[in-house]
Amino acid sequence: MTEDLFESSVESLGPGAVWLRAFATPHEAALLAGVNEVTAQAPLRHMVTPGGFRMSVAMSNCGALGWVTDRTGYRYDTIDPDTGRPWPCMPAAFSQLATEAAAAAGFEGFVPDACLLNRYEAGTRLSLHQDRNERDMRWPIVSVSLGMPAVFLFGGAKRADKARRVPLAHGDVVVWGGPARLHYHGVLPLKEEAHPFMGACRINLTFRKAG
Ligand code: MD3
Ligand code: FE
Repeated sequence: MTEDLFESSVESLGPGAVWLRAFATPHEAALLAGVNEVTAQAPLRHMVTPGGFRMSVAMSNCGALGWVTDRTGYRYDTIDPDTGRPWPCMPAAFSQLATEAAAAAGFEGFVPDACLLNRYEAGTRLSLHQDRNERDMRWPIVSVSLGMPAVFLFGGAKRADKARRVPLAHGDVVVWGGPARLHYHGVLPLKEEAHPFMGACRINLTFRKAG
């Protein structure tokens, strides 16, 4: 990074949710290299929900544990079911950023053991859900957005609670902990707004302490 004009700022999205705008931008090259390294070993794939629907988001994982869904349910697994091998190691640039972002949001000592990679293209969406397959809900989830912007839906503790729309841009990091940890959330279908660095795709990394 030389003299790029990026403005970083910290904003609360409510109790437990901290939006660190452009926090990851200085690390974009290392993050993209990590994404390419991981997906070369554990290719992105469209998983199937327990109800039999193909997810519109393409996913992969790195770290000791990876999140998977199939007809039998959701779970964390040490083995990639598509390759039969352990998930790729978490790149150092990934885990360092997650630990730093968590600390900036007040969660010291966060060491993720799972990183879910989500790839979106124009039209890809993620319906409202909770993340509750992790063992210890006292740890936050750290999310990193790269590439095309997305409208993120941040709901409440109940599915029917009104959701706030949060425009997440390239480089944005959000830390979701405390009372926000089990809130419903999702992503509206993406518009085609190609990003100069990433092209017509959005990558979201979510860092978790799953085991
Ligand atoms: C709020 N990913 O992978 S990141 C997911 O943009 C997921 O790909 C979305 O939801 C994406 O599970 C959203 C933001 C996010 C992640 C986890 C949360 C928000 C959260 C957990 C609790 C509350
Ligand atoms: Fe989620």
